[in-house]
Amino acid sequence: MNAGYQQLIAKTAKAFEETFGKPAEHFFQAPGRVNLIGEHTDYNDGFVLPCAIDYGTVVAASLREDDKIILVAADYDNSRSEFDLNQPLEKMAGDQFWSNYVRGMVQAFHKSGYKLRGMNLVIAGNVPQGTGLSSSASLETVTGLTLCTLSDIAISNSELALAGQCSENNFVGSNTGIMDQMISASGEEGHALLLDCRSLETKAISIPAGSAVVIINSNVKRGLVDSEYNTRRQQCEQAAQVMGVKALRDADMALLEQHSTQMDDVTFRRARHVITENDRTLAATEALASGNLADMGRLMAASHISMRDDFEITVSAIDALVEIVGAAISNGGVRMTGGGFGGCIVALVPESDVETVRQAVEEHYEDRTGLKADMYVCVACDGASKLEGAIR
Ligand code: GAF
Repeated sequence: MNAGYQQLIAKTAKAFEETFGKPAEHFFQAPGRVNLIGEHTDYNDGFVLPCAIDYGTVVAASLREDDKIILVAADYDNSRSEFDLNQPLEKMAGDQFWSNYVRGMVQAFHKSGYKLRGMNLVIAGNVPQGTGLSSSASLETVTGLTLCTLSDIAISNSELALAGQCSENNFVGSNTGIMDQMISASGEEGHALLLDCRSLETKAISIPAGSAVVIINSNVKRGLVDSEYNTRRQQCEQAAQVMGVKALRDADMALLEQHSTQMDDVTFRRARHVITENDRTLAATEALASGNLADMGRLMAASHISMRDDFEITVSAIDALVEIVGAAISNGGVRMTGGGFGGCIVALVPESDVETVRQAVEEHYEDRTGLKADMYVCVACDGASKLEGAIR
């Protein structure tokens, strides 16, 4: 178990004992994620290639005798939020907003007809928040797994992920796709996962030996994310409708060209991003599987340009960061990762390039943008699990 998780376990264990006067009986974890390629394709029924990372959320839990759920956020001064499983679920605002991610999971399970049991849950995480690394999906997934496991409900990874998406869409109010929850539930150590967002089939693809997954946080505050995200979704749906297909997954460039006069330039470019990104994601899967970092690099570069010029979800500091890293690496590639408008970039590079990348970012990023970046060298991890044994 990585050192970060050990700290989270210690933190939740301590807060649990302080709050409830006895030790927690169970611990669970779910990771955040980084997407190697396949951006804004998930809600178009397309393909994505993310991996789960060694940053995540941990829950310390015990069953209660009654039907209450008591939530404690160890990261927010042990802020507490509670509700009764037999009462209608209330959406919270202000300093209890965080509890909506868990309340939404409960609502999703109720809709599926599951009978949950009362429990005490203490939560802590180390996924940098608001940076496009899916701290919220990791929270949904870990609490969903905890709620089901302690209620003796056997749940598949895709059912857990769909409940997370339902919580996000219907309770929290972000109209996101399925990628983040699926990878948080079903990541595999040492692998990225090709996910077909229509069938929810997954295929584990080994990260080539000797390569490193490097995440760099631009520290650009992500603004207007929800409204821009929703606009992109609408534009994609509109393009699919014009072409008479169920989703952009079902279109190709020839079909798009045929219909180009029936849509405005912006809608055309949005669709072109998604159609070409699906192709790139499938090609990148081949490249990764055969350990071809050079091809992977070309595909990541093309993905970034497409996000910048066609989907228009990058910002200048992110473009600068991608240029700086791109100029420093000897092989592999780099692109923005996640929903966009700030957040992180991801590089897949030979391990021997990691220090060169660090130096290049230190040397040039602040000069060009006035911002400082944070760098994380990540390990591709397993998805959500119960943490057994040697907890304390
Ligand atoms: C966010 C969403 F939550 C995902 O579903 C996905 O659409 C991603 O943006 C863009 O690829 O992380």
